[in-house]
Amino acid sequence: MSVDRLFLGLDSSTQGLKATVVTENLTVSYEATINYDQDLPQFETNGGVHRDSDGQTVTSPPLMWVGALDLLLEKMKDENVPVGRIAAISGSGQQHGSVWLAKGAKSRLQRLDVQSTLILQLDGIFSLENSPTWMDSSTAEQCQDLEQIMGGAQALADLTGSRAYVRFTGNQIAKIHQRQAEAYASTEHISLVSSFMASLLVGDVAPIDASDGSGMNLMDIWSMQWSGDALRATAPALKEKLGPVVPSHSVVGNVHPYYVERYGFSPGCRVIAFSGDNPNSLAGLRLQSLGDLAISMGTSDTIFASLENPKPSGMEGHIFANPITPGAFMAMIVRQNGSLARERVRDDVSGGDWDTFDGLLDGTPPGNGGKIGMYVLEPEITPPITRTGIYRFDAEDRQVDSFNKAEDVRAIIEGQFLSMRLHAEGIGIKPSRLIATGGASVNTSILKVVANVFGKPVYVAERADSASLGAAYRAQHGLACEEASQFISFANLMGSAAPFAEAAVPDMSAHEAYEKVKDRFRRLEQSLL
Ligand code: 5FX
Repeated sequence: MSVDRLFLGLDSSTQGLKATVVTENLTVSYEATINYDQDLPQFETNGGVHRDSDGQTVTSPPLMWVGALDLLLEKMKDENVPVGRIAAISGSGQQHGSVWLAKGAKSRLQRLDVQSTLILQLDGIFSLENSPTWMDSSTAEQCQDLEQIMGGAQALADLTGSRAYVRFTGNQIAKIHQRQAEAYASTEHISLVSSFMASLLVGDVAPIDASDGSGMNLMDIWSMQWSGDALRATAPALKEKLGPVVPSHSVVGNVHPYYVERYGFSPGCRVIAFSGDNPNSLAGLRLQSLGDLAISMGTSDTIFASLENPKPSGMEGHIFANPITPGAFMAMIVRQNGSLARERVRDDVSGGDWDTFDGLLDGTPPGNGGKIGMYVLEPEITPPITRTGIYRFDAEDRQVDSFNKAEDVRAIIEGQFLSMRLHAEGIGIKPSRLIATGGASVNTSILKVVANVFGKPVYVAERADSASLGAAYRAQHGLACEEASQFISFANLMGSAAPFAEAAVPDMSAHEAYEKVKDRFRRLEQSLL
């Protein structure tokens, strides 16, 4: 391979479109971001979305995503990015969102006119001007119906990797079919956000990849093909509207001549299937070894891992097709009460000062003298606790009204990560090391507790943009597989990436304290469901 080749990763996220360019030896050479609210103000979004007054319907205009690609490519041109050296492009999209293409859209994509912007020439190709997004929670009824038809939550999870979730695309499709029958009938194709962005680049309808396709409640995760039963339970003639599912490392085409003539891309530049943001983050964090577990500590805490023998749960978590290893899986758990809950306790005990919070945490013993706390400030996803509140238990399991400051600090951190560990084990995740990312990953006092709870070392990923970086890595990977005419292990290509820095090692005597308390914790948590 030539050392001059570049790989582009795009991330069409909720709030903006990001580009990351990496060199052949995985160094980041360029980054840029378009922010929807600021750079495309004509769409009047807030945080990239429109919220309906019903408090449940949350959409985004897909034409805005098109406009963002125009702006990003213009910016790259203005900043003299050598796009002619980009050998392959892949991308990431917010998961579960769908783009509804009206009849005739495919031929409009095929006939892109180099004289015009994408936003001008693709206005009107949508059968829905507003796309459902992952933040939409308006499909409780459709979820109930789907679980009932498919034989219950566990049966649906056993087949599709997840019980029915309101944000999952299939349930959104069912709602649109029921409430907007005309729009459904006039739809030629339904894309995910990820496959739609790939469609813009190839100038045709690009297929959905198996990993993002797993977030729809429609795909059989074992065969990685649509489940006929799930499709029939969702809406009529759906298979034709979705097209095929492809492995995530597939080449889906070359960039359309539009990009060659207008921006100077190479006509041979390959486009690799786009995937969801979490699958791309898994690639960006290089979770190629089956024991690697990522903990992303943000507004909510998300964990994900590669695994071979998943145990889909009818209660919690998701199993997706693995985006970098065909035949393997990716498990993901979202805990709603992450940073915001930690910050609330920090504010209560220290008026907002992390140093004081960390001092209190460091000064209390692992296991907290038997005191356990669960800080459910917003309804929790994992496990599903709908009654919000702070639940504190003393060493005899009696619920108490308060702890002292230091006990509160230790209780929230131990409770969050013990819960995460137990639920991760519940769907088959057995980590051998943890990779922390997101805001709280700079806090060594917290990372020490994480290492002790899991009994495994914690490493930190220095970059926060793991989705677009992962897309750039996947671009390189997809092309390497094509050039070798066989699947190449992702890990083989990642050899030159800088290793993650070790941030905390477990103290095994502290870990013992959590081994002793874990069954008690599980029982108390269950009592809140
Ligand atoms: C995952 O299931 C989610 O709903 C979110 O993380 C979205 O992918 C965010 F874009």
